[in-house]
Amino acid sequence: MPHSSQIAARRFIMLIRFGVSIEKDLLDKFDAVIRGRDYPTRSKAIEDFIRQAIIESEISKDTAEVVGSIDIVYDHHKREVLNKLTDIQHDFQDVILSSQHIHLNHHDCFEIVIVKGGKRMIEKLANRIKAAKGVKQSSLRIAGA
Ligand code: NI
Repeated sequence: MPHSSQIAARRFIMLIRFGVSIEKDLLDKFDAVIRGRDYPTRSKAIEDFIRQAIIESEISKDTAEVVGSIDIVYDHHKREVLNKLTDIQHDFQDVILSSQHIHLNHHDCFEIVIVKGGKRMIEKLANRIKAAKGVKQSSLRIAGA
C-alpha cells in the first residue's frame, strides 16, 4: 500500500475527449485568433478559454475572494497626493499584500499595489485611489479568484 505522502504527490488528470459542432466560419476565425496567440493546439486554446470563463464567473460574484493589482500613475508634485495615497493604503492594509513604486520621469510616479481579499473591499480601495486628487490614471485588474 502506498504511503499517504506518495498518494498526495501524484496528481492524476483525467482528460475527456468530446465532439463539438460549430459553424465553419466561426471555427476558421477562432483558429486565426489562436494562431495569432501562439497556442500550440486548438485543445490548449479551448481549455484556456473555458478556464477564463470559469474565473470570470467566479469573480463576478460580489462575495468572491480575489487576487489582483491596482496600477496608479500620479504626479508627485501635486500637493498632498502622496499623503493621500499613503492614508488610503493604510486604511486598506488587510487586502494589500505589497506595493512597488517606480519614478517614471521628473513629474510622474507609477505605483503597483498587489491586492488579495474580498472583491467588494478591493473595488472600494480601487475607487478611493482613482478618486484621489492628483491621480492621473488608475485601474484595477483582477487576476483570479
Ligand atoms: Ni516617484
